[in-house]
Amino acid sequence: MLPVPLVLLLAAPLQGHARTAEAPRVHPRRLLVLVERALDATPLSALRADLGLVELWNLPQIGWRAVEVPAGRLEAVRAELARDARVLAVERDVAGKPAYTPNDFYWPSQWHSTQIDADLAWDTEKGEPSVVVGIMDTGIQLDHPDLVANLWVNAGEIAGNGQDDDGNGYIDDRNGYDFVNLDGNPSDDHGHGTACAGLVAATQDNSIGVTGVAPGSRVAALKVGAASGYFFPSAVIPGFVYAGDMGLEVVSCSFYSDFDSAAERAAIAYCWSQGTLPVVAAGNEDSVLPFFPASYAEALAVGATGNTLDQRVWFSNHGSWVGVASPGLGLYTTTLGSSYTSGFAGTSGACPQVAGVAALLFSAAPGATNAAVRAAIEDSCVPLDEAPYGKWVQYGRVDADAALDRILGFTSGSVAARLSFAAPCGGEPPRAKHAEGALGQNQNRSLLASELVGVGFEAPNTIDVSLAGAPLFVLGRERDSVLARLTRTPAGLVELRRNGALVSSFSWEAGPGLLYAATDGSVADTTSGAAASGNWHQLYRQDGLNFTATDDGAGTIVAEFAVRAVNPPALNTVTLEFRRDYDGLGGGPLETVELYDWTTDSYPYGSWITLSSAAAPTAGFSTLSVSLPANPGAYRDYLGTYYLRVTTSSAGASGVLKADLLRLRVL
Ligand SMILES: [Ca+2]
Ligand SMILES: [Ca+2]
Ligand SMILES: [Ca+2]
Ligand SMILES: [Ca+2]
Repeated sequence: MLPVPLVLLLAAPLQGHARTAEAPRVHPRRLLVLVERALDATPLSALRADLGLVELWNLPQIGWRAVEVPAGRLEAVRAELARDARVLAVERDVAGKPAYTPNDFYWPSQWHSTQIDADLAWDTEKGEPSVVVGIMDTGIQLDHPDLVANLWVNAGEIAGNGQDDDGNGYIDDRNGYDFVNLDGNPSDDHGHGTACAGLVAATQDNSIGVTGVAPGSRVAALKVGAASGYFFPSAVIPGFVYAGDMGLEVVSCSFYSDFDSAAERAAIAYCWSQGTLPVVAAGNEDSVLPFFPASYAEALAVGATGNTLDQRVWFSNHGSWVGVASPGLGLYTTTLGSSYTSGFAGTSGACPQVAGVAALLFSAAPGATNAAVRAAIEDSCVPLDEAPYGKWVQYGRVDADAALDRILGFTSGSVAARLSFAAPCGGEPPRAKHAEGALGQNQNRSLLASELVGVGFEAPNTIDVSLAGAPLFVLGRERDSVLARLTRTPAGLVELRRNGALVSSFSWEAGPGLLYAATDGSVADTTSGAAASGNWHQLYRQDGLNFTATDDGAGTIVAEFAVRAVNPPALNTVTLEFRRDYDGLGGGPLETVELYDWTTDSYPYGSWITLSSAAAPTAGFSTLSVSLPANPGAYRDYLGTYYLRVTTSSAGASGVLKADLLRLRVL
């Protein structure tokens, strides 16, 4: 998306932003102590040599001193001093807040920075110069007056001498590299990258322009997007590898595609393995269908909130694959021509702000891993739970200040546990194919597991999963998923408990085969007034609990569904089961059910193939059962996601789709 000139102020900024409550900032190692005045000349470290204190200062003018206590001993030392008759008073060292206000010209208008509490975070951390965010974009205007001071400098490289001075394989990569044109000049020939860079690290307190979220950190120009605005994997892939090899803490990736590239996937996995945190825009298609690279496992996918409400902005992609959100409309940032805009928008704008938050965390907690920084950002989000999308983003809108508190240990604990979906959510293993005998005992059948995806499952919480009252062995778990082994599969209730408390349950239905329900559902274009309600919990079984989708005001209902984590031991035939009814249809309604074929190379990279096209049922609920084409594995991405779309024409002005069940049966 091209930056909009500054004169085009898109909308009034968000008014009356309510700050989230802050945790008290108690210094973990310091106490203030008042001792009997007769002892003014004696250091407390000597008075109480048993406590291992270091006296930082002693002001006889007032009688107070500051001491540093051994790590982890704050409360113990405080109690000990309070018991000492010579000690008259002991105080914790609780930080005040200067309510930091930068002097940058457009600061008073930068509503999006206060929305994510960046200004509160700056009281603690503005970013270290040693922490670098790679802007994987169309380049950066390298001499932009509000960016030039914060450009990363590759100290081992001499610019413009035609030599690879640091021997990293790239000639003259002084401020980054141009992976499109393969040279050492990553100047921005488009504009998008300069806008993204400013949101991360525009210079603060230089009186001009704007301020970035991490104005003390540096941005590296990794030009992977062409002047045309296209981001080809041939440029993106070496960019990811370079970021990992050069030890960059964060990469900010404001681009998306529905093309799942195995090569790009390998590159982002390598980048993560080197300690870099990839922050990636979720995309602007108003869709629940996963996009790449945002939905690769290593990426922190960022959706966008609006500028008048702290809610999803209409174009933001959404669903259980989107991790966090940040403002994505009416953003103030730098642009080409040493200029500024008030109208940068998109998940493109949301992403670099989260990358900036990540830079603040890496700065405040040296040595923190990418996983720890990601977890701190996620777990400190302000939850966003909006009808009709429900949890359109797994964790919520980022809060820079709360994230800093989290990484610094001022706050801890787990977020409220929630189950987003389970896969499979019913059925039975293919016993006949994998019985004892040819394959031997304990073959594939014993490897079968149900993946329960949600939030709040991390240690030290205890997690228990049971089926029909019998515990299932937990094969493994991450903070956002649990693998429960399936050794017996009667029908019954599956229950997920955290620390003994029930998180969620669902009914396991008998086979044949394994059942995978739609994990995300939505209408395709919410700007037209169409709306959806419900999620996998309405769709996993026939129970009269319905997912609904309304028409777009012009008589057409378009509903999209994703079925995720379809990774059974065997995948021979896949059948779609779709039980639904309609209200308010006009005459002759046609219902078309399509499957996304992302393997074709037509733009935009994939195409929809028709599974079924027939008169829509109007006489009550009925079930469509249709097989996916031969070789059904070719229609899912590497994460096991199938994409489905239901389009019902002649729906009338008030048509409503009521879907009781939408699932895949895998044999
Ligand atoms: Ca070099
Ligand atoms: Ca050189
Ligand atoms: Ca500035
Ligand atoms: Ca149902």
